Amino acid sequence: MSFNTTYNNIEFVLEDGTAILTFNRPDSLNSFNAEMHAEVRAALKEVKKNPDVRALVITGNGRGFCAGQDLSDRNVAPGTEAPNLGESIEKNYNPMIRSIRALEMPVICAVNGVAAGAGANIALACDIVFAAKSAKFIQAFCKIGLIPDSGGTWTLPHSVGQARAMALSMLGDRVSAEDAEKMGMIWKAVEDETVKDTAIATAKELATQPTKGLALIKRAIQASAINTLDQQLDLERDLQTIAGRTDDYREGVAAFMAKRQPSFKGQ
Ligand code: T3D
Repeated sequence: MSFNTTYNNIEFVLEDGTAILTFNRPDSLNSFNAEMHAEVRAALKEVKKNPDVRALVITGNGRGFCAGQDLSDRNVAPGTEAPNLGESIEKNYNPMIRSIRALEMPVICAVNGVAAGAGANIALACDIVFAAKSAKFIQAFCKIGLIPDSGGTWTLPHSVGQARAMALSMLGDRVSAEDAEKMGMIWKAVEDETVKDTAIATAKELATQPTKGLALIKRAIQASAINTLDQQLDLERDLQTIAGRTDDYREGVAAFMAKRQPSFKGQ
């Protein structure tokens, strides 16, 4: 099944409870122009409001995953007024990262090729990241005088530690998928030809699971990045209270006791 809207810069389909959002500007390694920003925003809104969607996959077409902002959209000719990049961040990148992080379902990323600038950090904002073995993660911002955005100055130190985050951000080194896996930046590096299928199969499997419970796990793990143990214990108590009131909890326990497969509805 497709969603109703037609897009020019992304593909967006719904299969078996899983929305698949594919960046589709392969000639510029799926970098973001203004129209693509608007389309991704609309797609994420649709994912949030459509009750049939219980997991999301983000990936890219062609040899790149995403090369961040389309730099040909920025007029930096001598004598021109400096662009206000903060406005672009506020309007485009921050809402996208906030949406991905707040979606009450698993967001699985298939990094099919190079992920640079904001493209790298969009991947790191997702809940589970698979990357093709040939893919590279590049904090390319430093090469053009910028700082990592799209949450990179938060996700990177939290996943790989300050020392690596600092060096990767200042040097702009290319990190292979296998090294990214080793340093805890991503979940798994997989063979190139399997990356999309692996991510989609994982998402479809998760779309059959207790969606509300998975969303609560997401909230708890995210909160652990800033909470003390005491705060986290309180949060676990509160979220478990909510989880314990879901239909899926009843179904999970009933199925276990009856030695049958559970049928979760996501509520
Ligand atoms: O402005 C704001 O709103 C603020 C927010 C900023 C967020 C950001 O993401 S800033 C960072 C922007 N991204 C970059 O600086 C990365 C630029 N790209 C690269 O460094 C390289 O392309 C890669 C390392 C990603 C890949 O290198 P390579 O050698 O595999 O490919 P290539 O030949 O450089 O790129 C292939 C084509 O894609 C090429 O076009 P052509 O020559 O075939 O017509 C290249 O120009 C185009 N391309 C790649 N990245 C971008 C791009 N075109 C526009 N913008 C890009 N970001």
